[in-house]
Amino acid sequence: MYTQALNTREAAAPEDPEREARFQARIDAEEKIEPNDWMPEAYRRTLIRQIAQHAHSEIVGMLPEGNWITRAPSLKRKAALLAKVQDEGGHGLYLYAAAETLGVSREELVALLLSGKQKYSSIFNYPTLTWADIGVIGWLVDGAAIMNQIPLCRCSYGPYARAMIRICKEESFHQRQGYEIMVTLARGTPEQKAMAQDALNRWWWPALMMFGPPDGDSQHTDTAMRWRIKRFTNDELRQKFVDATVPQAHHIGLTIPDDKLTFNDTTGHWEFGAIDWAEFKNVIAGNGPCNKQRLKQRNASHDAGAWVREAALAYAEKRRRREAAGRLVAAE
Ligand code: BYC
Repeated sequence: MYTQALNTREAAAPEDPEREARFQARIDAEEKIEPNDWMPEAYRRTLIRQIAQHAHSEIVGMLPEGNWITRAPSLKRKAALLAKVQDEGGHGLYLYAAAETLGVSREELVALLLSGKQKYSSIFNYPTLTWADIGVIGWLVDGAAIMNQIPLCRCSYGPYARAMIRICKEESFHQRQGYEIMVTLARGTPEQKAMAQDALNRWWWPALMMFGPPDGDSQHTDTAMRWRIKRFTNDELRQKFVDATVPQAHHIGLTIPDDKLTFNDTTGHWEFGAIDWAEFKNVIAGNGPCNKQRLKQRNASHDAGAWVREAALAYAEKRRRREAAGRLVAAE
């Protein structure tokens, strides 16, 4: 989709205050920045970091859910989960393709994920212990992802913004299927309702951490907002998510595991308790419950899939040669 030749000489140009001012003026005028446009090196690096982490999150996110494909409770649930996990793989592809327009290759980025040098979302370092976890992932994790990603459809970088439009449509479907699993469990037997509550208890706080550190500790927010990569701060999006999700929990008779949760009539927002940021730091430092398992599994899948990549390349080369030979015959 984004295979046009890239103007890498321009992209790597030394910083230039005049050009930077023109660049910022374009951003302020809501123009999209495209791959061959001049951009400050720091803008390019910020985008590569964020888009790569996002792409890695999509493909690592396939692991905790893939864990339940063989154990989904019905054929309908299995088909929906299979389709969802496949969608996440597709999101990874669009995002790696968007990152490639900035002058890095997918192979380089995947190598950074596999070696543990580049991050993926903290949320995927938690285990999926019961079927209700699949419901909660759709409801809360995809719900948080949508809250964060809808504004990214208006991101200043064209290829990222366009990739996000389709991703958000699919994530909305994922969120609905997750909530529907939760509705079914919450209206089921007492054991099923207890399973739904237990999953909510375990995933609520990690879901709030997905939005990143509090604004005061966020290194990248200020510049990302100035460049209109981000449109809202981490805390603003976290609050929007809490406000949207608490009534959904109440609607199905589940309790948010936060005894400080109160509705503020004056502000119209749900106020919530303190997030355990030490846990968040520990998880992103590689010490969460499943970090090692996820990287080990991703590396094993990558190695096991080497023959598929080699076969695809060999086939592409064969086609290229056949087409070149065909063109020669046609020219004679
Ligand atoms: N996990 O300055 P900050 C999904 C890092 S959903 C790990 O605020 P920024 C999916 C951050 O990278 C998940 N690391 O950063 C859903 C930075 O470290 P570095 C993926 C995190 O970039 C369902 C440091 O903390 N979504 O894919 O301004 C099924 C300081 O943070 C996290 C996206 O990636 C975290 N939760 O804001 C399947 C959305 N939070 O890089 C898949 C796009 C922060 O300096 N990304 N860090 O070493 C974003 O919107 C932003 O990058 C973030 C962070 C809001 C996540």
